[in-house]
Amino acid sequence: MTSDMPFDLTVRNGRISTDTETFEADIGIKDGVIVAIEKNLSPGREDIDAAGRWVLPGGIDSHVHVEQLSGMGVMCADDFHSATVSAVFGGTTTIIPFAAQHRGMKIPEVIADYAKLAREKAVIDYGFHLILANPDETALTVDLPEAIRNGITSLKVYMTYDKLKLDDYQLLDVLELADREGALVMLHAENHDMIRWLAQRLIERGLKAPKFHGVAHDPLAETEATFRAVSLSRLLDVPVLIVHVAGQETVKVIRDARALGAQVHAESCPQYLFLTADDLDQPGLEGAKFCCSPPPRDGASQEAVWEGLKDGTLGVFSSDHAPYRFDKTGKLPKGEQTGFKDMANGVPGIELRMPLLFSEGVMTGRISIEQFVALTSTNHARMYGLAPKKGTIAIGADADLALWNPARETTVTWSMLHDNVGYTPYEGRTLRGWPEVVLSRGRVVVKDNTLNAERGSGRYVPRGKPEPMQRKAAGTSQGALSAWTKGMTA
Ligand code: DUC
Ligand code: ZN
Ligand code: ZN
Repeated sequence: MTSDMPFDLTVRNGRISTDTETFEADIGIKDGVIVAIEKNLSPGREDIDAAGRWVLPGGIDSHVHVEQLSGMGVMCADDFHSATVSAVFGGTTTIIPFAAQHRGMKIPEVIADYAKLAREKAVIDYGFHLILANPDETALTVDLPEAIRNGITSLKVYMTYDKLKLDDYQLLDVLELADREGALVMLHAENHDMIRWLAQRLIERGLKAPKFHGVAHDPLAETEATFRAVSLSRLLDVPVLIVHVAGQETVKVIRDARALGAQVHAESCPQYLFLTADDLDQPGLEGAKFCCSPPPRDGASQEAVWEGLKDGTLGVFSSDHAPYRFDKTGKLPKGEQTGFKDMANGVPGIELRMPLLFSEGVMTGRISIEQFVALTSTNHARMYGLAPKKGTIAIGADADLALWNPARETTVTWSMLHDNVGYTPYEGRTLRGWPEVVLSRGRVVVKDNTLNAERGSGRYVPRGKPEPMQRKAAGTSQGALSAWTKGMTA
């Protein structure tokens, strides 16, 4: 690339960070792709001065629920337009929501339905994970291999919820399939019967306020299920990713497993850094705004999650945006009579995920800017088969960029956000640093607090093989599955 070649756009004078380094340079963009990174580039057709700004890869939020029916049959408040608009105002340029199978639904139809919704409305790029509720013969031998070939290279499965839960035998079937086809299995790890048993006892005693959600979802339910998920993964030597890690013991289980060489990856989310069980304990039903599963814990768990993010135990930081309104359509289906078992599980966070971590992680010195990039973007790209086009600033990568102003202070209030939820769990917090300009494939999508993107201008990104599965394919297997397979073929 010579510096006199014309660019559609340049981003000049910024301080650029990737997951490994920080340097000052200009970025030249053509046809939506980064084509030059050097000082003193010749002007483009349009130029953005990024002096005093951090120029970072656009965020990838690999855990969001959009226009999705929950396991309890509740529809999300955000569609693919509001969710992607909200995402991009918060510095995120790619999302991976779920195409959710419920029992009785055919996988190809589920995928086609979500694909249509997103195609018509998304303003930034997106892929899909599949939520798998019925791993029957057709799913395992026909539908999933086809979905994986079409770029849906990750599956979420649940160890709890009556309508979604798989038993251990089924989980092993799914791990075997994922290993064969090169997909990553994401696990919602909570012990179903512990939660069910505790919830039943609480309700029998008339204890149904939101705070009892946190009591029913005891930390041990998460820890036990995570240990079991790790054991299933180790048994077959197949990578897994534990989503939404909340508790300190769970972090320890994952760290110990990784130290033993287990291929266990994990995610955490803003609600486990910035909320606690105390937030659920409020007058009336207000605490419902903070109910998610697993629920936020205590200060010690917050510390453990910070440590896990810093030492790599928790490799991806996602929002788990699960948008439900504080009314009959979401959190309060029975109005004032709603108990914790009736309400939709989840909190919004798609827009504030990155500003919260930037402010409380980078600006306080808890994590480096490179760790921030890794946790919010690069690691997601690698984990879910989007690298090297997404998640970094490099020649040949998509020009998905966010220009952060570290000097800007913002006091959060829901009315400044772009989702349809009607509240934010982070109301009133003052954050330092904000992504003021956001580019998606070279388009200036956010500038001057204004959106400039057509509905449907986001693109579906078929994903390649997740890095854990690439490493697995290249390595030597040690679990029972490979030993058995070797025995059969020797
Ligand atoms: N699991 C999620 O991933 N999100 C919201 C609720 C849940 O149980
Ligand atoms: Zn979950
Ligand atoms: Zn979720």
